[in-house]
Amino acid sequence: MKEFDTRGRSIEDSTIDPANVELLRIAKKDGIDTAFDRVQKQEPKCTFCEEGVSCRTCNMGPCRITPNSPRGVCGATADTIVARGLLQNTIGGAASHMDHARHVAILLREAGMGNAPYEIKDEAKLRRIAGGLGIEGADTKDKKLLAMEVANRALEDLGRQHGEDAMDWIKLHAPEERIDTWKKLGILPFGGNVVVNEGMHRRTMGVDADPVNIILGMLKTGIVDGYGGLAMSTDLQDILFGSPSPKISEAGLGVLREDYINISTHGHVPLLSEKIVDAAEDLEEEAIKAGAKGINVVGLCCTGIELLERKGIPIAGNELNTETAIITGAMEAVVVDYQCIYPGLVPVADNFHTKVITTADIAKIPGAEHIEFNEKEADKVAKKIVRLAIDNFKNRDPKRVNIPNVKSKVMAGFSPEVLVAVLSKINKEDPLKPLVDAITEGKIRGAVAIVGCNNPRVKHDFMNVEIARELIKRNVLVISTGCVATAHAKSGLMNPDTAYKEAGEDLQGVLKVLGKAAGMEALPPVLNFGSCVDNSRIGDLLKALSDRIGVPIKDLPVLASAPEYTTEKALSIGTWAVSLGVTTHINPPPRISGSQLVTKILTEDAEGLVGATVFTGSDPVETARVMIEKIEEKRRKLGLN
Ligand code: NFS
Ligand code: SF4
Repeated sequence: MKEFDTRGRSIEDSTIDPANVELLRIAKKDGIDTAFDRVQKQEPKCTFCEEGVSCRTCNMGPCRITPNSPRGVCGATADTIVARGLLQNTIGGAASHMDHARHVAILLREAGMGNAPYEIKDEAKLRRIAGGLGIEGADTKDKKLLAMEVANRALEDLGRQHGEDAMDWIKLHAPEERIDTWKKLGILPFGGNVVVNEGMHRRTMGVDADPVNIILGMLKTGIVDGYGGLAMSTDLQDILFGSPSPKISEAGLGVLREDYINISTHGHVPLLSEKIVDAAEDLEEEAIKAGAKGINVVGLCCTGIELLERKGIPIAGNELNTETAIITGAMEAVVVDYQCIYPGLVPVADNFHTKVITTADIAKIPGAEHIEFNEKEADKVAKKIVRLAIDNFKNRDPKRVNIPNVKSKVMAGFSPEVLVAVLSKINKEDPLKPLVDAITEGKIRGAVAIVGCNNPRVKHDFMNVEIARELIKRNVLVISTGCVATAHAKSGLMNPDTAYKEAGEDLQGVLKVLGKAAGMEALPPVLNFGSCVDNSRIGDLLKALSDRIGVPIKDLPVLASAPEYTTEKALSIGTWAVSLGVTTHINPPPRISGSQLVTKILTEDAEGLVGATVFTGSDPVETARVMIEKIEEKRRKLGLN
């Protein structure tokens, strides 16, 4: 695993984001540690851990597999230990997303009961989901009552403890063909949380030792994540906050403003960040009294993207911008909810006046100020936080303010619904036809969903951006979400005025036709589909295409990729993609090299189970080449040129 050794790496070799280069130089001068430094201090990594052959599951261990000790104390082999480790990571991801979905469901129920100051912003979607769930009076019932019923059904779906049928959110979103496949494999979830519970059970000492069976459990966990986590969160958030629509905004640390009070919202659930935006508007006067020109709310990571796609709020950056954003010296408050929030933010903030404010009872950080979010008093809590930021403005040291002049125009807010709306201007009766034609005629060779994180073991944003560039040049459409979408936004690949010029000629032609229908020159060749839970929208698009073309998703010329993956959530989303029949690239490699069997199951045998496999690759040009080869192979099998 030499290539991921980061020791002695220079700043320029650590990131392609010019704002980060500038700020990391300041960090170096001032002796401020960031993830870019800490990753170097973790070298060399323990090879047992890297290969996945260490186990700390029980107290007879920890055990490590070596040629001399091919089994742990309990007798578990390398294959068992590697498979179990992978399952456990996948469970971490699914648990995170389902807890997110649960929080949104509870809020929706409270809003329906009139107990929380939130509206139902997308009533049509509420009625559509209610209809899909078979709720009586979906078209006629009072919307608040209906919201309560939908929320209750969601909570029931997560909590169901026994059954044989697919869970409701699977029936709402998954293709029939997949439901049959999963049923045959014995991995069709009937409830949400139970899969996490069962998975934690099966990975404990002396339960599941069969690597194949454990990997099937992992697939089941990915499926439950896709529907009980991603799709449920997306649906309920759209109902509460409105479905996204195309928005023009800006991306990059240059969206911070010197004369303004800067507040960043960082994390994942829009429950609080939406309210912070409202509170900042309401308290503008107080900010001016405090000597600022106003309040500038910006987003970081996924909750930032949720604000971008619904409100056009600028996105300051992705995961590896969260610490450097503080080093600008211009950040009054970093407001966080949960997931992907480095505890390292606090020691960075200690060097400046910045306040880190935690808000979730399950996500506190020593040294941060904790202001508990409470949906019933959401407006009050949001105002309290914004006032804290206003009050903190006087503590800013103007001499230490360094906001890099780095930002890019971005178009965001895409979804299947938005695409259909654009396409129906070209063909009203059969909106998907122009897209399907472009694919069958080969003007669009295929599509790759590039999703996931930043990882300081990889040059920041390099893989995320370069793979996309290679693909669009060769007429492959790219859809991105999460920190990858923000990488693409920062690097200009979503600029509505210029990005299309980077696409190959055929793809450019299609983007211009679509752009004309949308009232602009051309759509960007990389479509921002939102946050990581919004990956469910990619699933919906794939289902719509597969229904329209009449072939299962596994036969479509589409792939997924997580080129700088970090979190367990990214792993479980990738597992869901594979379960759907979408072959998926991941980098850096997961910790499986210690088991030839598990490696073979994932890279070869999975094809026979679900029609998709996993592959790795750390060179963007080579990876894109392999992707195009796989896309062309799918096209050939479909009889397309
Ligand atoms: Ni996704 Fe969002 Fe970023 Fe990765 Fe984290 S912010 S949910 S997990 S690191 S993309
Ligand atoms: Fe060792 Fe088995 Fe316990 Fe793991 S479960 S620590 S391999 S004895």
